[in-house]
Amino acid sequence: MRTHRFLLIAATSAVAFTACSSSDSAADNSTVDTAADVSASGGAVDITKSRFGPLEIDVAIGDTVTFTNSDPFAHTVTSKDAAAQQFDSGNLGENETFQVEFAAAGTYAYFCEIHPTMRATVVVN
Ligand SMILES: [Cu+2]
Repeated sequence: MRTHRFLLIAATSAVAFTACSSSDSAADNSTVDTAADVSASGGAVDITKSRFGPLEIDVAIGDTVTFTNSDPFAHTVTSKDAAAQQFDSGNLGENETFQVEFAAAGTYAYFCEIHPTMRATVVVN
């Protein structure tokens, strides 16, 4: 098995998420239209209606990104083969979360193995 450099947290854990309240706040001016900068010692990606949101998230080196599946069916958060750091959540059920700590700068493309058209990117600077 691959080494686990990330944590899988069960849905029942008492992790407090700020409920994506700032979706209309200042967008990151350095990236594409759908990108939002949520970096503050980490970031959060929500999966809703078979979409990763934001499609691109910018975080700092050492930050942890938390992925939450808000759909009532399974998704995965799986790195592309070319990614410098590999990660794979396995099947995430409804309200389950998955965290990846990004140790190096780079652009990390990932997708859902169940729905391969679901794709998004983590940018670490
Ligand atoms: Cu999926």
